Amino acid sequence: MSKPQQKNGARRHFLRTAGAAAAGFATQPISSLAADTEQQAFENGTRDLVRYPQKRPLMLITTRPPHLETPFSVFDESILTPNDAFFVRYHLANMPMAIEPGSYRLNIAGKVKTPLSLSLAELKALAPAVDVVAVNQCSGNSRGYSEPRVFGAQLGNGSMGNAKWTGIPLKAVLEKAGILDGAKQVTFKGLDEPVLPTTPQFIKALDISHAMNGEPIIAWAMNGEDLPFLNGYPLKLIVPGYFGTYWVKHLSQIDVLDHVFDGFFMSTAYRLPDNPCECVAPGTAPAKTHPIGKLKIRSFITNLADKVQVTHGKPLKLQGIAFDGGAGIKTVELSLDHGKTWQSTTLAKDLGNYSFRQWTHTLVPKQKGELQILVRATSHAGETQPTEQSWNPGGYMRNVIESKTVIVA
Ligand SMILES: Nc1nc2c(c(=O)[nH]1)N[C@H]1C(S)=C(S)[C@@H](COP(=O)(O)O)O[C@H]1N2
Ligand SMILES: [Mo]
Repeated sequence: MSKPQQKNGARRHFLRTAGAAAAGFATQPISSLAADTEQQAFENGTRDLVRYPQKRPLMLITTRPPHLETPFSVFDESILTPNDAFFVRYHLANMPMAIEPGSYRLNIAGKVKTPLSLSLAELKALAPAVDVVAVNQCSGNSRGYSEPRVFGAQLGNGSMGNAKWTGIPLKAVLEKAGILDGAKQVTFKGLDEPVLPTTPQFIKALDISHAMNGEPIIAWAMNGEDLPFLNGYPLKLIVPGYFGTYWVKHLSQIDVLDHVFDGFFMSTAYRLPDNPCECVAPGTAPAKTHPIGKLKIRSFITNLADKVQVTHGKPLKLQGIAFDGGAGIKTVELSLDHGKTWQSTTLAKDLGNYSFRQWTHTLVPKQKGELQILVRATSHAGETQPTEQSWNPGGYMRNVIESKTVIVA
């Protein structure tokens, strides 16, 4: 594929490939182009591995709009998820196919003193650039494991990724426009549009206090490079600690409102039961709901496939990741006795409270047969993972204690 040029602003960025897959794209079902598949551990979990522009083969959820999951082994490769392996999620099929950086504008309007229409160069010059390493996780990550199963994309654990985002604080842009008294929320929209007029636009909202707290950033770079087209080129809203649904891609319109936004993707979709567990009895509907917010703490073993054979009496090196909504990971522990006792692992380098935190541990399997290894993280705020997964109709926010089973022989 053609490599996007970073220096020359006049160049158009196209969503295209130069390879065989592109030639076949228009005429064949994309699944017939898949070289390989990956298996999720739930029914109907076979996923074709397909190649989209700027991406290595990823697991196909839907073709149009592109919805691609990261094969889980990628999370063992590096603590920052490579750009070409990062998952992709869109709701609306009328997405941009080419973007001209030279004429791109980010518009800020609504309850502001001075509405703005910023070029990319003007945006970058507004404030010193900042970096944040943060996890982007889809609300429905791991939804395929919901019991009983729920509607929606049947995702495994690969609809998440960790990257270093570079941009400027959203606050700097809002201050430049000047927030008027009475502002309550700020909405964010990208360039993608619905195909049918009856389909709602993808617009997300943050409370004004959140938008102005200095944490959300408007990013143009991911792991030191331009954002991949499918991850929101040229601008993406980064909301550290919050689910990916707020991380609006191809960000082009920001509006300051004096009321609470009630568009579909805030008032109907991406909502949780409004009670302390944010859960209901399986199969029932909640009486009241609220918008999804912060990530829940999770941890994984990344270097073992399930049911692999390991050698009795020989040190077994384990490695994995943990993350939470921003308090930071305090401990990651393992249990070999179904949760009765836990042993600490060693945490690797700290890339900040919003990042994946890698952990390692070596254990020596002492008994032959099946050995189940449970992994559990605890945050600096004391949040930990449940032994049983609660249920909500969206299958959102799964964070049950995960395990891997090895065969000791
Ligand atoms: N413009 C736009 N931004 C969007 C979406 C979308 O459909 N359109 N989907 C959101 C959802 S639900 C998720 S999980 C993340 C996924 O980010 P990624 O595709 O860069 O991995 O994008 C968010 N931003
Ligand atoms: Mo999502």
